[in-house]
Amino acid sequence: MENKPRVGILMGSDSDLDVMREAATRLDYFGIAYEMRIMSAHRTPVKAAEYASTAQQRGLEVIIAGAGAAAHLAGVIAASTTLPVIGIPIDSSSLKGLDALLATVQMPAGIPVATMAIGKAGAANAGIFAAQIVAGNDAQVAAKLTQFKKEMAAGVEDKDRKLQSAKSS
Ligand code: RP5
Repeated sequence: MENKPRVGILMGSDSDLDVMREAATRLDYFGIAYEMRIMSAHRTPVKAAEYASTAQQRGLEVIIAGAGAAAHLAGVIAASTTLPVIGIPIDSSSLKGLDALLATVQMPAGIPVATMAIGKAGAANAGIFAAQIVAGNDAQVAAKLTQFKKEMAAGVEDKDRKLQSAKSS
């Protein structure tokens, strides 16, 4: 059976890939098919607008867009689609992502971008947030989200147990 992408993961450059893989890893965990593409609001603006305006008819449900510096990718994508767009500011410039954070989060009223934290934590959360959107129409993904939270809590409790036993030894 064809595994059609439900989420588009976009990045402004191949230099963003290390960060954006964090989103892909989370989607793999939830069993959500995705596609990864490099396109740029500034360097390939026509391609970015074309991708966004055809995304829904191609079956995508959510778009994740990460970019650094004067990061307009998420906003430009959101301008040409009604799909939910999740933005990730990437710490690739001398301002360490603060520039990208402001450029991504400060959208004008009418064109929302759900902006995550700067860098890898933001990319990881983008993958989880995309799964939360997809889960609205997918009981399997919803169940995996519940399992994910349980596993995370168990991991923290395990670390605490280890700390307590190290203190008492
Ligand atoms: C942004 O400029 C990209 O998203 C990347 O974070 C940054 C640097 O791009 P490269 O010069 O490495 O291609 O548009």
